[in-house]
Amino acid sequence: MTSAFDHFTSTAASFVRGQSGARVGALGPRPLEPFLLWEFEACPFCRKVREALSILDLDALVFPCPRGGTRFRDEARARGGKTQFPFLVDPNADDRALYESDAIIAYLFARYGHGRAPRRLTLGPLTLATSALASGLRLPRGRAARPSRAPDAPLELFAHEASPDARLVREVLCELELPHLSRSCAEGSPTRDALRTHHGDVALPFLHDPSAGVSIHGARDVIAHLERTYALPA
Ligand SMILES: N[C@@H](CCC(=O)N[C@@H](CS)C(=O)NCC(=O)O)C(=O)O
Repeated sequence: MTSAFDHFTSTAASFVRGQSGARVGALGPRPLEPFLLWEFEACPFCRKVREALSILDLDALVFPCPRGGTRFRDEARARGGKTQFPFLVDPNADDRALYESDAIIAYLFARYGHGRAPRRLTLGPLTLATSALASGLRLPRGRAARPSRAPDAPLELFAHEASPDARLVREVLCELELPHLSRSCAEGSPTRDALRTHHGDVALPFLHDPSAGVSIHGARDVIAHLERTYALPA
Protein backbone atom coordinates (compact mmCIF):
# COMPACT_ATOMS: atom_id res chain seq x y z
CA MET A 1 0.00 0.00 0.00
CA THR A 2 2.90 2.37 0.76
CA SER A 3 6.27 1.81 -0.86
CA ALA A 4 9.83 2.78 -0.02
CA PHE A 5 9.48 5.36 -2.80
CA ASP A 6 6.45 6.88 -1.04
CA HIS A 7 8.40 7.17 2.20
CA PHE A 8 11.42 8.64 0.44
CA THR A 9 9.48 11.29 -1.49
CA SER A 10 7.34 12.19 1.54
CA THR A 11 10.48 12.58 3.66
CA ALA A 12 11.97 14.74 0.89
CA ALA A 13 8.81 16.89 0.87
CA SER A 14 9.22 17.60 4.60
CA PHE A 15 12.90 18.30 4.02
CA VAL A 16 12.36 20.93 1.30
CA ARG A 17 9.96 22.70 3.66
CA GLY A 18 12.62 22.71 6.39
CA GLN A 19 10.49 20.45 8.64
CA SER A 20 8.07 23.34 9.03
CA GLY A 21 5.25 22.23 11.30
CA ALA A 22 7.25 19.57 13.14
CA ARG A 23 7.51 21.61 16.33
CA VAL A 24 5.08 23.82 18.24
CA GLY A 25 6.08 27.49 18.45
CA ALA A 26 5.14 30.32 20.81
CA LEU A 27 1.44 30.06 21.61
CA GLY A 28 -1.15 32.71 22.34
CA PRO A 29 -4.80 32.34 23.45
CA ARG A 30 -6.33 28.93 22.85
CA PRO A 31 -9.53 28.66 20.81
CA LEU A 32 -12.43 26.63 22.17
CA GLU A 33 -13.64 25.25 18.86
CA PRO A 34 -11.69 23.66 16.02
CA PHE A 35 -11.38 25.72 12.85
CA LEU A 36 -13.22 24.67 9.71
CA LEU A 37 -10.86 24.22 6.78
CA TRP A 38 -11.66 23.44 3.15
CA GLU A 39 -8.46 22.49 1.35
CA PHE A 40 -6.63 19.74 -0.49
CA GLU A 41 -3.37 18.02 0.28
CA ALA A 42 -1.42 18.79 -2.91
CA CYS A 43 -2.29 22.51 -2.90
CA PRO A 44 0.89 24.46 -2.01
CA PHE A 45 -1.14 27.31 -0.51
CA CYS A 46 -3.05 24.88 1.69
CA ARG A 47 0.22 23.33 2.93
CA LYS A 48 1.32 26.72 4.27
CA VAL A 49 -1.87 26.98 6.32
CA ARG A 50 -1.56 23.40 7.59
CA GLU A 51 2.00 24.16 8.71
CA ALA A 52 0.72 27.23 10.58
CA LEU A 53 -1.91 25.09 12.34
CA SER A 54 0.76 22.60 13.44
CA ILE A 55 3.12 25.32 14.70
CA LEU A 56 0.27 26.98 16.61
CA ASP A 57 -1.03 23.64 17.89
CA LEU A 58 -4.50 24.31 16.49
CA ASP A 59 -7.08 21.69 15.57
CA ALA A 60 -9.22 21.92 12.46
CA LEU A 61 -12.15 20.05 11.01
CA VAL A 62 -10.88 19.43 7.49
CA PHE A 63 -13.17 19.09 4.47
CA PRO A 64 -10.98 17.72 1.67
CA CYS A 65 -11.69 19.34 -1.70
CA PRO A 66 -9.50 17.56 -4.27
CA ARG A 67 -9.91 18.30 -7.97
CA GLY A 68 -13.03 16.58 -9.27
CA GLY A 69 -14.35 16.19 -5.74
CA THR A 70 -18.10 16.33 -5.24
CA ARG A 71 -18.49 16.08 -1.45
CA PHE A 72 -17.38 19.48 -0.14
CA ARG A 73 -16.49 21.77 -3.04
CA ASP A 74 -20.03 23.07 -3.51
CA GLU A 75 -20.38 23.61 0.23
CA ALA A 76 -17.18 25.67 0.29
CA ARG A 77 -18.42 27.83 -2.56
CA ALA A 78 -21.86 28.25 -0.97
CA ARG A 79 -20.30 29.28 2.31
CA GLY A 80 -17.52 31.54 1.06
CA GLY A 81 -18.60 32.56 -2.44
CA LYS A 82 -15.53 31.25 -4.28
CA THR A 83 -14.04 27.93 -5.32
CA GLN A 84 -10.63 28.72 -3.88
CA PHE A 85 -8.55 26.80 -1.40
CA PRO A 86 -7.53 27.13 1.37
CA PHE A 87 -10.77 28.52 2.85
CA LEU A 88 -10.87 28.83 6.63
CA VAL A 89 -13.72 29.63 9.02
CA ASP A 90 -13.05 30.51 12.65
CA PRO A 91 -16.07 29.56 14.82
CA ASN A 92 -14.33 31.31 17.74
CA ALA A 93 -14.61 34.68 16.02
CA ASP A 94 -18.23 34.86 14.82
CA ASP A 95 -17.51 32.45 11.97
CA ARG A 96 -14.98 34.79 10.43
CA ALA A 97 -14.26 33.47 6.93
CA LEU A 98 -10.89 33.87 5.27
CA TYR A 99 -9.39 33.18 1.84
CA GLU A 100 -5.76 33.79 0.83
CA SER A 101 -3.12 31.67 2.54
CA ASP A 102 -0.98 34.64 3.62
CA ALA A 103 -3.97 36.42 5.15
CA ILE A 104 -5.02 33.24 6.96
CA ILE A 105 -1.51 32.70 8.33
CA ALA A 106 -1.20 36.33 9.48
CA TYR A 107 -4.61 36.08 11.17
CA LEU A 108 -3.77 32.84 12.97
CA PHE A 109 -0.41 34.06 14.30
CA ALA A 110 -1.86 37.43 15.35
CA ARG A 111 -4.78 35.89 17.20
CA TYR A 112 -3.52 32.51 18.41
CA GLY A 113 0.25 32.96 18.43
CA HIS A 114 2.66 35.66 19.49
CA GLY A 115 2.16 38.01 16.58
CA ARG A 116 4.44 37.23 13.69
CA ALA A 117 4.57 34.05 11.65
CA PRO A 118 7.98 32.30 11.35
CA ARG A 119 10.16 33.15 8.35
CA ARG A 120 9.60 29.78 6.69
CA LEU A 121 6.00 30.88 6.14
CA THR A 122 6.62 34.50 5.19
CA LEU A 123 9.30 34.37 2.50
CA GLY A 124 6.77 35.00 -0.27
CA PRO A 125 7.84 33.37 -3.54
CA LEU A 126 10.45 31.22 -1.77
CA THR A 127 7.87 29.82 0.65
CA LEU A 128 5.52 29.13 -2.24
CA ALA A 129 8.25 27.60 -4.43
CA THR A 130 9.36 25.14 -1.73
CA SER A 131 5.74 24.27 -0.96
CA ALA A 132 5.09 23.67 -4.66
CA LEU A 133 8.22 21.52 -4.82
CA ALA A 134 6.95 19.47 -1.85
CA SER A 135 3.68 18.92 -3.73
CA GLY A 136 5.60 18.05 -6.90
CA LEU A 137 7.60 15.39 -5.10
CA ARG A 138 4.36 13.63 -4.18
CA LEU A 139 2.38 14.10 -7.39
CA PRO A 140 -0.13 12.85 -8.30
CA ARG A 141 -1.06 12.02 -4.72
CA GLY A 142 -3.53 14.15 -2.78
CA ARG A 143 -4.68 16.09 -5.82
CA ALA A 144 -7.66 14.37 -7.49
CA ALA A 145 -10.74 12.70 -6.04
CA ARG A 146 -11.31 8.96 -6.22
CA PRO A 147 -14.69 7.23 -5.82
CA SER A 148 -15.49 6.73 -2.16
CA ARG A 149 -18.25 6.34 0.35
CA ALA A 150 -18.71 8.92 3.07
CA PRO A 151 -18.20 8.03 6.75
CA ASP A 152 -21.16 8.52 9.11
CA ALA A 153 -19.06 10.89 11.23
CA PRO A 154 -15.75 12.70 10.68
CA LEU A 155 -12.63 10.71 11.42
CA GLU A 156 -10.04 11.97 13.89
CA LEU A 157 -6.38 12.14 12.90
CA PHE A 158 -3.59 12.84 15.38
CA ALA A 159 -0.55 13.96 13.42
CA HIS A 160 1.46 16.97 12.32
CA GLU A 161 2.22 18.55 8.99
CA ALA A 162 5.91 17.63 8.75
CA SER A 163 5.48 13.92 9.46
CA PRO A 164 6.20 11.93 6.27
CA ASP A 165 3.92 9.11 7.44
CA ALA A 166 1.08 11.49 8.26
CA ARG A 167 1.35 12.99 4.77
CA LEU A 168 0.74 9.57 3.23
CA VAL A 169 -2.41 9.21 5.35
CA ARG A 170 -3.64 12.73 4.54
CA GLU A 171 -3.23 12.06 0.83
CA VAL A 172 -5.66 9.15 1.09
CA LEU A 173 -8.08 11.09 3.31
CA CYS A 174 -8.00 13.81 0.67
CA GLU A 175 -8.44 11.63 -2.40
CA LEU A 176 -11.35 9.81 -0.74
CA GLU A 177 -12.84 13.15 0.44
CA LEU A 178 -13.04 11.93 4.04
CA PRO A 179 -13.83 14.71 6.52
CA HIS A 180 -11.59 14.56 9.57
CA LEU A 181 -10.76 16.40 12.71
CA SER A 182 -7.07 17.15 12.43
CA ARG A 183 -5.65 17.00 15.97
CA SER A 184 -2.36 18.86 16.00
CA CYS A 185 0.40 16.77 17.53
CA ALA A 186 3.70 18.46 16.68
CA GLU A 187 6.61 18.12 19.07
CA GLY A 188 5.76 20.06 22.23
CA SER A 189 1.99 19.70 21.81
CA PRO A 190 0.03 18.81 24.97
CA THR A 191 -2.24 16.73 22.72
CA ARG A 192 0.59 14.17 22.53
CA ASP A 193 0.37 13.65 26.31
CA ALA A 194 -3.42 13.46 26.19
CA LEU A 195 -3.21 10.86 23.44
CA ARG A 196 -0.75 8.79 25.49
CA THR A 197 -2.98 9.01 28.57
CA HIS A 198 -5.99 7.71 26.64
CA HIS A 199 -4.40 5.22 24.27
CA GLY A 200 -0.99 4.28 25.68
CA ASP A 201 2.31 4.63 23.84
CA VAL A 202 0.88 4.78 20.32
CA ALA A 203 2.80 5.87 17.25
CA LEU A 204 1.74 8.78 15.09
CA PRO A 205 -0.17 9.09 12.84
CA PHE A 206 -3.04 7.81 14.95
CA LEU A 207 -6.55 7.54 13.53
CA HIS A 208 -9.84 7.17 15.35
CA ASP A 209 -12.75 6.20 13.12
CA PRO A 210 -15.98 6.51 15.12
CA SER A 211 -18.13 5.16 12.26
CA ALA A 212 -16.14 1.93 12.12
CA GLY A 213 -15.45 1.90 15.87
CA VAL A 214 -11.70 1.47 15.45
CA SER A 215 -8.51 3.25 16.51
CA ILE A 216 -5.39 2.51 14.50
CA HIS A 217 -1.82 3.77 14.48
CA GLY A 218 0.90 3.72 11.88
CA ALA A 219 0.55 4.86 8.27
CA ARG A 220 0.42 1.40 6.71
CA ASP A 221 -2.45 0.12 8.88
CA VAL A 222 -4.36 3.42 8.79
CA ILE A 223 -4.19 3.57 4.99
CA ALA A 224 -5.21 -0.09 4.68
CA HIS A 225 -8.27 0.66 6.84
CA LEU A 226 -9.23 3.74 4.82
CA GLU A 227 -8.89 1.95 1.49
CA ARG A 228 -10.77 -1.14 2.69
CA THR A 229 -13.58 0.82 4.34
CA TYR A 230 -14.14 3.86 2.14
CA ALA A 231 -12.62 3.44 -1.34
CA LEU A 232 -14.98 2.32 -4.10
CA PRO A 233 -13.99 0.77 -7.44
CA ALA A 234 -13.25 3.40 -10.11
N1 LIG B 1 -3.65 33.41 -3.55
C1 LIG B 1 -4.36 32.26 -3.08
C2 LIG B 1 -4.22 31.18 -4.13
C3 LIG B 1 -5.04 29.94 -3.79
C4 LIG B 1 -5.15 29.03 -5.00
O1 LIG B 1 -4.87 29.39 -6.15
N2 LIG B 1 -5.60 27.79 -4.74
C5 LIG B 1 -5.87 26.87 -5.81
C6 LIG B 1 -5.41 25.46 -5.43
S1 LIG B 1 -3.66 25.33 -5.31
C7 LIG B 1 -7.35 26.78 -6.06
O2 LIG B 1 -8.15 27.06 -5.18
N3 LIG B 1 -7.74 26.37 -7.25
C8 LIG B 1 -9.13 26.20 -7.60
C9 LIG B 1 -9.51 24.77 -7.64
O3 LIG B 1 -8.77 23.90 -7.15
O4 LIG B 1 -10.61 24.51 -8.13
C10 LIG B 1 -3.81 31.84 -1.71
O5 LIG B 1 -2.68 32.22 -1.37
O6 LIG B 1 -4.52 31.15 -0.95
